[in-house]
Amino acid sequence: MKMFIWLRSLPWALAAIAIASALAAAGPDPIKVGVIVPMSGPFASIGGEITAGIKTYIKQHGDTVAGRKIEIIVKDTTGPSPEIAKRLAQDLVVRDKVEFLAGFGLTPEALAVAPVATEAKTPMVIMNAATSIITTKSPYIARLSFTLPQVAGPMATWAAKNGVRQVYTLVSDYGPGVDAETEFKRTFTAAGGKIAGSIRVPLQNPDFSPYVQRIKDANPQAVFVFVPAGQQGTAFMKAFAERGVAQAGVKVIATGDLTEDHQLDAIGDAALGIITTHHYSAAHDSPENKAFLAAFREANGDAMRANFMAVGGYDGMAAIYEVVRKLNGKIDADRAMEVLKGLKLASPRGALVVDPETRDPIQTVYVRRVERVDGHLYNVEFDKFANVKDPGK
Ligand code: VNL
Repeated sequence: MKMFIWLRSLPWALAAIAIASALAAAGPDPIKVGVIVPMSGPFASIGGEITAGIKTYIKQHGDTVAGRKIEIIVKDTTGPSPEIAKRLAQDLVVRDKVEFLAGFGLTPEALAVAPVATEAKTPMVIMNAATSIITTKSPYIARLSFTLPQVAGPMATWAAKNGVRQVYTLVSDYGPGVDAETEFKRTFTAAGGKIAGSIRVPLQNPDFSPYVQRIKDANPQAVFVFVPAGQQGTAFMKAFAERGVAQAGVKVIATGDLTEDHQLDAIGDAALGIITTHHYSAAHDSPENKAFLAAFREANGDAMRANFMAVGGYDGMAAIYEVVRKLNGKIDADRAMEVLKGLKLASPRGALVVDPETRDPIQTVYVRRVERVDGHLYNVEFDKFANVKDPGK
């Protein structure tokens, strides 16, 4: 009887051994990274840039770390869509069993996913979303991009030091825009500057013409602008040119989102001379940036120009690789956060360190002027603020 049972179960035992050895031959499961970004809709270029940066990093460094293959799963929010982003994050952790959440081009989507990261205990790597408060929303968030207060403060300081006395502000009416406006005003007025007026424009499809007319009528010395990366920079500058505001003598100062590298040639000559502050320019002169730009071209072709979002995707992947390496392929969320806190990267933008307190990058903020170089427009760096922390918390 015993023998009979043994014989009956033998085929199953053999099958189990066969499956086990096939699994062993295939190696351990891949580490899945769920990337949540807009790949379609008005902010499609943001998802395109972030994923192109991720692809560049993997092409340059291989797709296996500590013996585990890295598998990227890209999910399109079509956003800004916080509800879709949250649902996608839940699917990624429950069904796909991702070990990292990453991407996040847009603040509302990052904020919606933060509770999912906390509940699932999944490290969440922010590759762009730049409202200061985001990293306070989960202990499992680390940001490899920048914050708006971090770049808007230096713009105000630079302007006040360089003869600008009176500024009108125009920002997009959501987290990063409000952050930019608040920090710009705070720093500029503390340095003795005057705010001539402030406008907040809708995030979705703003028609800039009436706002630009109001600025022209107020006739300030300069206008400080934050609009999200993508087509809005071109739309704003078009309205600015059509209403003759530049001719009226109003200067444009901005965070680098307005003149981001991917859009800059589309804005055209109207961008020449605009002064901005930001953490990355494709014109940054360093061996790391040269290697990054060459690898980006190789991975993504010539049609797309790498911008700060691409660098956010690239550096976010560098951070994930470092966690996998340090934890020897066994991801535990709390130990992952210990690796991310204080992490140092030799980024294409320059050196950065993730602040162990806030989990935001501490980095150099550059002052740049738009110039034509070899037939293309670039943000040419000419001054800088070293070791800038996020002043927004
Ligand atoms: C955000 C910040 C989005 C800066 C941006 O472009 C940007 C954000 C879409 O936090 O939503 O340039």
